[in-house]
Parts: sequence; C-alpha cells; structure tokens
Amino acid sequence: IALEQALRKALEHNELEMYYQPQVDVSSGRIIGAEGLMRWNHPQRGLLSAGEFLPFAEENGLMLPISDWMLGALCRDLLQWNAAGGEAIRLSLNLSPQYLDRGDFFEKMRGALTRYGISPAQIEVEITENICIRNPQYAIEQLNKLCQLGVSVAIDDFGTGYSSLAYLHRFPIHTIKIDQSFVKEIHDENGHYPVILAIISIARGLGLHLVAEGVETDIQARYLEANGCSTMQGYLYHRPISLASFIEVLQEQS
Ligand code: G
Ligand code: G
Ligand code: MN
Ligand code: NA
Repeated sequence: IALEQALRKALEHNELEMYYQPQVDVSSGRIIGAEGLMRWNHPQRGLLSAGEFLPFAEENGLMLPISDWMLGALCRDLLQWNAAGGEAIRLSLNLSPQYLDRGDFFEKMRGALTRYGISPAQIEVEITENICIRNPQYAIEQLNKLCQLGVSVAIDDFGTGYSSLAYLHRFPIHTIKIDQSFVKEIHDENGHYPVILAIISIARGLGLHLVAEGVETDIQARYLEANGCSTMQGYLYHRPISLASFIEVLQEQS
C-alpha cells in the first residue's frame, strides 16, 4: 500500500532522523544522557513522530530495515558529539521486540559499535517488559550478551507491562524508567503516590538506576527527587530535539 512504499522511500531518501530527549540529573543540574526517538520528515505531512508510523512498520515487515537504520544513525550521531570533544554521554535506543527476536541482533549491535569505534558504555538499550515474557529464556540470553559487551539495558514504561516481578531479578537490567502515566498522577508535592514509591523502592533494592519519564511540572520533579529519583526526562526540561539542537544544549552546559 501507499504508506508502505512511502516508508521504503523514506529509508532510501534519508527522510528519517533521530531526535534526542535529554535526561537531566537534577541534583547536579546536568544532562547525563538522552533517549533517541525516531522522526520522519515526511515531504507532505511534515515531521511525524514515531507513534505515527512505527506501529505500521511493525505490521508490515519494515521494522528490521528501520531498526538497522536507527542503530547506524545513533552511532553516527554519537560520533559527531564525541568528535566535538564533549564529555561522554549515553544515548538510549528503543528496541523493537522484532529486532531482538532476530537471531543476529547481537552481531548487528557489536558490528555497529566496532565499525564506528563507539564504547559500549555509551549505549543503553530500552526494552519493554513484554519482551521478557514472550520468550524469557531467549531474551535473557540476548540481554546477557549485550551486558557482557558493556551495553546497558533499561526497562521502559516500567509498571505497565505484564512481566512478573519474579522475572525482574533474572534479567540483566541496569535502569528502570518510571512510566509517564504514574508521573502524571503527581499533583501534590506532599501527597502520597504509592506506586511511584514502590517502583523507587524496587529499583533501590535491586541496585538499579532510575529515570522518571514525562516529567512536566515542578511539583512532579520535586516529589520525585525528594523520594529518591533524581534523573528526569520530560517536557519540563527538554522536548525531543534534533541532533544539532541537542549538541547546542550540551555545549552550553560544558
Ligand atoms: O516519540 P514518540 O512519542 O512518537 O514515540 C512513540 C513510541 O515509539 C514510544 O513508545 C517509543 O518508545 C517508540 N519509539 C520511538 N523511537 C523509536 C525507535 O527509534 N525505535 C523503536 N523501536 N521505537 C521507537
Ligand atoms: O514509550 P517511550 O517511553 O519510549 O515513549 C517516549 C515518548 O514520550 C516520546 O514519544 C516522547 O515524545 C514522549 N514524551 C517525552 N516527555 C514527555 C512529556 O513530558 N510529556 C508527554 N506528554 N510526553 C512526553
Ligand atoms: Mn523509551
Ligand atoms: Na517509556
């Protein structure tokens, strides 16, 4: 169909682009990393966000070529930042379950890091909990290989998926991303938000990093920080921005 052809063309004609949403450590005020989010510069419809075309790609067999593209784009962008002499930051990428399921995913990742000369410590892979339940044994194997390579793993949208807590400690995970839906509930700095507190406590107990997503208000940021989560991602700090804008923002802070 039309959209499918347009997407194939987009790949050929370089219409896809990675945007980056900075993650801020509020205790130091510094950007410590960013999440890579895909955008499509559609010739007629303008800038499309990932949610507007990736579900379609997922259903039409385009997720694998698009994911290959994403991995290369992220590495090239990281090189550009490193070459500008910046301090080492970490970029995260969202991993589609289809991409992980492909047997050569790990080789692709290792190949890209080698080809571009990127330290694995600068890459974090975001997975959703659902990846873990489809074929947990296989997922554990793949994620273990990534960890041995030095790439870290984050659980995205934490708390919204179907994985049981029993799986959690079996997976080689470094970071938990608190889902925006929980952050959105925070309206009172002195309120009590037990789900957030429980997630923070799980992360602490397992020795994991925490990132709060979708932080939009000072009240949310203050509540999260007061209760033990100091890394924030959300419109209160930055929207997803182009690589050029991201580099500008990073240079302003150095
Ligand atoms: O940026 P946006 O709000 O459109 O993102 C919507 C969803 O698409 C999010 O859940 C995000 O994880 C996912 N997404 C964004 N960029 C990518 C990408 O490059 N690869 C994959 N697999 N998913 C992405
Ligand atoms: O599923 P995932 O967490 O990867 O999705 C991230 C999505 O959330 C991105 O598309 C990004 O544009 C969006 N996002 C990031 N920060 C905010 C925010 O503060 N508010 C809202 N409403 N969306 C956000
Ligand atoms: Mn994500
Ligand atoms: Na998320």
